[in-house]
Amino acid sequence: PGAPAPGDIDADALRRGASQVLLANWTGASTVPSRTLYPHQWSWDSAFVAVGLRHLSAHRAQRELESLLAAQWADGRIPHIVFSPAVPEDAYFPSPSFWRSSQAGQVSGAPAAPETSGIVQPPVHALAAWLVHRADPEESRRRGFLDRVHPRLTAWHDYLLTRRDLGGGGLAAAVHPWEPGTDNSPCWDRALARVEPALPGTFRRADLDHGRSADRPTDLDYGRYVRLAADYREAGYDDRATRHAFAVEDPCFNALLIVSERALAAMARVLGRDDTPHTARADALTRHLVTRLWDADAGLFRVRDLHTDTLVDEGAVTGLVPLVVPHLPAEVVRSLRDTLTGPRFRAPATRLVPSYDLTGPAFDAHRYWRGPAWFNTAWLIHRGLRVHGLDTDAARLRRGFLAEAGHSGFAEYVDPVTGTPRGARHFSWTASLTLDLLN
Ligand code: 9YW
Repeated sequence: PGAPAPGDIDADALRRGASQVLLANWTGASTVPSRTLYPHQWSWDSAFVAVGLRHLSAHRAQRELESLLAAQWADGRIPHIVFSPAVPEDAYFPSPSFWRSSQAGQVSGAPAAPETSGIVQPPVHALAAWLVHRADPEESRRRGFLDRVHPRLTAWHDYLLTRRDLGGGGLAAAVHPWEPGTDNSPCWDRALARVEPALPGTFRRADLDHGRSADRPTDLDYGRYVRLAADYREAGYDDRATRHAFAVEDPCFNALLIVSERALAAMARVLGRDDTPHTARADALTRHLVTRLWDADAGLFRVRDLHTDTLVDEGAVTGLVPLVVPHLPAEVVRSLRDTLTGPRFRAPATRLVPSYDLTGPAFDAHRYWRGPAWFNTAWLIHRGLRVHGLDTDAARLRRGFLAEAGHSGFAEYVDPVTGTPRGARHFSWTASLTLDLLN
């Protein structure tokens, strides 16, 4: 942001289009990712939405985050979906009757209402809340926004750093492929192969009513997603009681925890509170991220599979997102930049970043997180390039982002090589982050 839009991009038209998407997807207290495919509130989507919405209405952006936090569990977790009671049960699978969160209250402190899922998504919320505050500090003070969200966001990070430190190395683990937000990434293939899939016919995939099956995860993937979620539910969503068949440390997830911890430190300073616990946590997390997940030979961060305690030999966008973390060792930044601009992740025509290594064995230009380029990860990498002063690379990525978001009708994701739109259109975070890059 801060730079004018590239000459060949009609910034006014793009701004209008993006604003229309956000207005159309606003439900009164929050924003749905997509009216068709995802008709409820999603956790990290709401954070990305708030980042763009703040340019239209700081008040509304605050409400977006507040409505999500209102569904927080007593153990601190922020659920990955907050269900709208107004939407029919069969519009999305797995629905509230699958998750049964309101019945899990005794163990994990899920609220009696609203109904939610029981798993989580990447903790980008505190970063979003800080950016929302900065967009209009007056309005934020008037409503006591930081006062209310800071303790809740701190409890959220506490949950991740205690109950979810399953590897004992100071990072947060994800226990379901939906948690890192990259459902069918090849990074999960090996760990998922150990999971016995739920029987076909025991569930109905509502996603296929709206998405082309070649662009979506497979039925076998879904069978395993269902099994893992059902096992967690049966254990009352209690991380101490569940034998997690899937447990991984994801680079993007933990990188967002670090930048969000720094955002909590910034909030604490504004509130006149002690910021040192947050800064100390962010520093420790940064060290653990590099020690546990950096692969110097590969030039990117890897996923750690906690069942084998080894790094997964796949290159994916999650391994590049940690560029968003400040105070990384200089050689890590240099190497990440080389990887981003090298043959594995440089998509020349679109200038976007594919979700998986273009030269990797599992690359698939259409199938969700196995190759397509996504706009939230591009926004994070753009931010990282700026953080480390790599402004020319940032400008190139920004240009690709704005061009492809516009051409694709704010698609959920695009073919990284050709820019062909895939998945849902009028997708909220694509529109929202477009607005952010235009401001
Ligand atoms: C699901 C809503 C979510 C995103 C995830 C994306 C997908 C599938 O859609 O998840 O059913 O939850 O992978 O990142 O938050 O947009």
